[in-house]
Order: sequence, then C-alpha cells, then structure tokens
Amino acid sequence: MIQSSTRSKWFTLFMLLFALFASAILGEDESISILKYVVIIAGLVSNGDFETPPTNGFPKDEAIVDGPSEIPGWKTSGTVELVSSGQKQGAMILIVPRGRHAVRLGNDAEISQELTVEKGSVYSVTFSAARTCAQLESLNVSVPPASQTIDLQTLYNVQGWDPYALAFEAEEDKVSLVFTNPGMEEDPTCGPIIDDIAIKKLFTPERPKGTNSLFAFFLLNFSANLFINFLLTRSFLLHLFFSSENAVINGDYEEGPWMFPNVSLGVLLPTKLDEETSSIPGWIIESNRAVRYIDSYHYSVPQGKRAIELLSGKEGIISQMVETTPNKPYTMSFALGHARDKCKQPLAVMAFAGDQAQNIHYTPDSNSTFQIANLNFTAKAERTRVAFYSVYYNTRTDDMSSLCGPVVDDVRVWFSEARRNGFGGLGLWVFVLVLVLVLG
Ligand SMILES: [Ca+2]
Repeated sequence: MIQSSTRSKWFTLFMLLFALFASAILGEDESISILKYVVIIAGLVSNGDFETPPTNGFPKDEAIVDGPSEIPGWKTSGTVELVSSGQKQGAMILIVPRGRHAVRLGNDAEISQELTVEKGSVYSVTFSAARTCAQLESLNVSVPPASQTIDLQTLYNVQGWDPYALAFEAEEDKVSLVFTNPGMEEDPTCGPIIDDIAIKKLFTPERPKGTNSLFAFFLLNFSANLFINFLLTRSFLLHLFFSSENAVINGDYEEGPWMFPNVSLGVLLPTKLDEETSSIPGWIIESNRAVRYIDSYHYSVPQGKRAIELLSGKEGIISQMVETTPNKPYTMSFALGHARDKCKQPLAVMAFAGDQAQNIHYTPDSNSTFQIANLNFTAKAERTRVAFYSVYYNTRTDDMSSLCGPVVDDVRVWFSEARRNGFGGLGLWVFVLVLVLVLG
C-alpha cells in the first residue's frame, strides 16, 4: 500500500493534476478533500487483514504455523497462528475482528513487516486487537527504536475487540513494523489476536493564524471564480473570524489515524506522552486509559468528520500545550456533544485552560447533539496547557458495559482582546457585513 518513492512522486503529480481538474468541475470543498489525498497515501499494509492464503492454504483448526514466511507478507517468530472465524478454543469461540481470518500471537511470538516510508515523517498505525483468555494480555507494537505496549485487559466494548492507533516518526526510509506478545501465559495458546493492520502518513495542520490561513485558502482557490463562490460560503466567513487567532493545532481533530470506513467502533488512542508522534497531531493522550477517535459516519460529530469521545472518567485525558502570551486574557471554546451511541447520561467534561478548570455538563438545546462551551483564562506563560477529561464513568444503555462518554470537538483558544480592536474586532464584522451585502 505504501508506494515506492519514485512511484509515489508520479502518483502525487498525477493526483495534483487530477485535483486541479476536479477543482474546476467540483468546486472548493471537493477539491480540498482531493488535495488532502495527494499527501496521504494510506490503508492496509501488505496482507494487513491476513486474508491472503498461505501457499498451502489456510490451516485447519488447531494447526500451528511454525517458522518464517508462512503468512504472506509477514515474517514470523515463535508460535504464530492464523485463526479462522468460528474457530473454537475449548468452549470459547475465537474472535476474528473482520473478515474470515486473523493472526494470534502465542507467548513471546511476533510478526513483522518492512515498510517503505518517508524518513522524518510521522505515521500512524491502526490495527484491531482482541484478547483470547481471561488473564491480563498485552501487545507490544514497535517500529524500532520506538516501542509501545498496550494493555488489552480493559474491554472497551462488548464486541470483544477494538481498533487501536499508535504513531511513530520514521527514522529511515525503510522501517520494520513489529507486533509482539510480551506475555508468558501458563497456557501457551493464549495470546492476543490481531487483524486489519493499516498505516497512514500524518501531517500536522498549521496553526490557523489569520494571514497564513487566508493565503492557504487563496492557494486552494486559485481560480478567481471559485474564490468568489467560496467567499460567499458561511464556512469561509466563520473561518475568517474564528481562525484568525486560534492557538490550537488540529483543534477540530480532523487529522488523525486511519479509520476503516465500515468499522463502527471508532479507534482507541492509548496513552502516549510524546507530543511529537501522536496519532492526533498536536494532542497528547495523558493518564492510563485510552480515548476514542470517532467518525461522523457512525457517531454524531459536532464539527467536520472526526472528533474525540472521552472515556473512563479522569483516567482518559487529552491535552495540548498552546502558545500564549503571558498575562494576556484568552478564551477557550469547544463543542461538547453526545455521540448518539446510546451513552447513558449525564455527560460532563472537566475542561482545563491554564490555571482555570471548569466542570461543564452536557445540556444542549433540543434537536442538537452538541453545545458550545467557553472558558476564560489569563495566560501565565508562553505555553498554556488545555485539557479535557470526562467527569463521569459512562457506559452504553444497551449493554451497560461498553465504555462511552462526552464528545469534544472544535477546540479554539484565542486572545480575548483581539476582538476589541483592529481587524480581529469590530472591523472584521464590518468587513464581513460588507462582503455579505456586496456579494450576497
Ligand atoms: Ca471535528
């Protein structure tokens, strides 16, 4: 799925020409989304779903694949087993997250695959994992030297499996993606099942400062006619107003890990205290539980196509250090929503901005699935931490067990005084009004 560098350049050139052509036909929204695909080449790694048959065919029940290269596309070591849906272990039916097959890692077993990437870029790996036994199971995912072990003990939903995402920065053009079961269970056939391994190159969205974002929009809307049309759209006016001083990077969470279009479970983001290589550029997952990255195809999302659902009370925290000017007043605003996933109310978040903390309950107007909340604070330093966690420990009403919680999206932090003077204040509203009157 990852192109070689020459092929990738030709592909990029082709896609750019295609995007230019498409933008002339489709208009700005579509051309922006096509332009995004120019830089994001993403999807399953080679045989990432384990559905490619081995040369001898898929093993029958109980068969164990030993030795290297028995699973197409992967190197294996230790007890690595291709499992089939419906396969039993004792009285238990093994979980195959999607399709007909997945792989199970026994004690100390591992699978690995070499990937061609772009040195210096940040990638996110999405994979599905399930545990097989009642004991504590974990899975180590590494792209040496980066390595992270995720705990599979917590079941986040009743399906018994979840998609997860982890990020790494490519230190070379060729890297090795390794999944290891670090466990030493008494029963050697216990061990995590993994499936659907995909990768996506991440880009870090620019902090949307006024002139930069305007310039970017001019670039994207180089055709004069399209630009006039674009000026008329509400999104542009909102963008012009709100983004002129927003200090939050990726505050709308639109950039994040690969999601399979037909998987309805979102993607869990385990703890990662390294800001540079987060699967959600700009954001850090703190504390010891995951948060869920959700999409608008399966959940209610306040803005755009992606948002964050907070889980596990104060055990799941998402935060960002934003640039601020000391001793200046700021406002943080964000959308607080319900994912429409049968999550039992009440929902509430604890929102932090600098030294301010506020408990905000989800009480939207009727018909809406979200509300906008504000928090005023005075910056104490050149970097200010903003953070969110769920006040309650919520579960779904239908199974009383799947973890869920409040949705956070569209986080903005801006210099409050900017609205009272200059272009960012009254002048901007006059400008917007004139635009609407003249062009509308
Ligand atoms: Ca969003």
